[in-house]
Amino acid sequence: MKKLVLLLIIIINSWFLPAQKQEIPAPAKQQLMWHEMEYYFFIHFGPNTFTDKEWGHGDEPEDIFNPSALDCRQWVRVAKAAGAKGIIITAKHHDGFCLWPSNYSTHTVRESKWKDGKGDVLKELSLACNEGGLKFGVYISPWDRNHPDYGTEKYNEVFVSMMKEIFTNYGPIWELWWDGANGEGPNGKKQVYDWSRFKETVKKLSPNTLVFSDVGPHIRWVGNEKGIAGETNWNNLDTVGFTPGLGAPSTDTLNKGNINGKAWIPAECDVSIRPGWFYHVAEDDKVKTPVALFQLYLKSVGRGANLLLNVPPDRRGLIHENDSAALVDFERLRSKSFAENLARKGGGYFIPHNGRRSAPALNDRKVSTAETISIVNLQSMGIEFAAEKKINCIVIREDLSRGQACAGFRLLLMNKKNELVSEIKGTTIGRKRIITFPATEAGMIGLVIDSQKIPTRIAEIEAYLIDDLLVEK
Ligand code: FUL
Repeated sequence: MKKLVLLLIIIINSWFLPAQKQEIPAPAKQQLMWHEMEYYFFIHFGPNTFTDKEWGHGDEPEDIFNPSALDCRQWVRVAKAAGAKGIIITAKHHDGFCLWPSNYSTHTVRESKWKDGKGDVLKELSLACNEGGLKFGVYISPWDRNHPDYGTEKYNEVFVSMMKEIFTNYGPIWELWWDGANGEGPNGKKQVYDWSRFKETVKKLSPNTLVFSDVGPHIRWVGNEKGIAGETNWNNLDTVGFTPGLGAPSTDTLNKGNINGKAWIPAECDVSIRPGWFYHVAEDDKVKTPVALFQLYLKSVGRGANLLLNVPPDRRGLIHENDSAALVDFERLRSKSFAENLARKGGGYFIPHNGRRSAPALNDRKVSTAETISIVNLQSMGIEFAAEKKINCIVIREDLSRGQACAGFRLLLMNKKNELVSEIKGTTIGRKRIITFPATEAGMIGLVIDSQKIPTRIAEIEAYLIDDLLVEK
């Protein structure tokens, strides 16, 4: 009886919400695939690794770059053991040093002692990623403290030519990273970047490459370097009148997105496993713990963003033992936590509006449209367990192929007597929303959509009991 009352409450609460039929921004095919990448490595490596700096001045002698045992296959092995699906490397940081023998610079691996000037880090990493089945991405800093042309129109040409080299010799490039930092060059001048020309170059030469900058065009910065997305996180952003760097929207806007933003530009959370972006021996004991990494995962991927986790190789050119140990344990925590979806076992689903009591599409681990449920007019659904289960984590996924719909939801947890024991409120769901709470004996979980832009398409609802230590803090 009580269960019926609860159902009626859900129904009455949601019956009168208008189901608006309107077009909203939707992701491009490449972006939908990007969302599924979830988490991947960032590699900061270059002269700073050897000078103990974070921002080199661009006047470092090339010979300083001399890794003793560089092995990109080791990076790939660690990334895979850590569950990461790709690697993005700083091919050129602000000091201008190119990790490939660019014809448009004299400050490159070619001028260094490493492998007698015959080495090419981009070549080695692109091959290793390819071999290991990881996506390969490249960061090139527009800000260049070495290049003599920096601060003149000629430099825009140089930057375009460098991108051409990268696409031609090391492609396919999955993601290209444009850092927004923009300071003076060696001549004291600042550069006026030709962003539209840069964008056109990528579109023409490598149309499948996804471009990251503060404001996209395909992926946006999350507004902080702590790896934390907004609890409200829209994949939409308004970019008219904004540029990367100083011309970007406020960090708060980047963190949350714009509810009615015209473009699909999801957030990527960049954060380092150590305090710095580059390797420093003094930080060997400051590597984030597996639990801290799990918390970051909850606050990035668990809020619908992607996680770009920086793991800087040391002076040997290897990922340090402390980092790899933490990463392997992090992956262990992740796979253990999400190994057993309690909603799959012995549970029955209900969708009150059509009386169906089974909806396998909600826990088949597929996000494809055919498997999703469109909640029209009645914005509620849920899981009824055959027997009561102790849970402290619920994962909800929204099918984003037609856009991001849900703006407000409630999770209702009922005990075995079907009394409401707790109500958890949230705003956006997005690609994945991971909600943790104190362990609760639940007989039924209800999901009510209170506010939405178009009918929400819930692809999955999963329930877990994770280690208490891991619940979001
Ligand atoms: C910033 C840079 O200034 C840092 O050195 C680092 O590369 C970070 C990912 O982006 O803008």
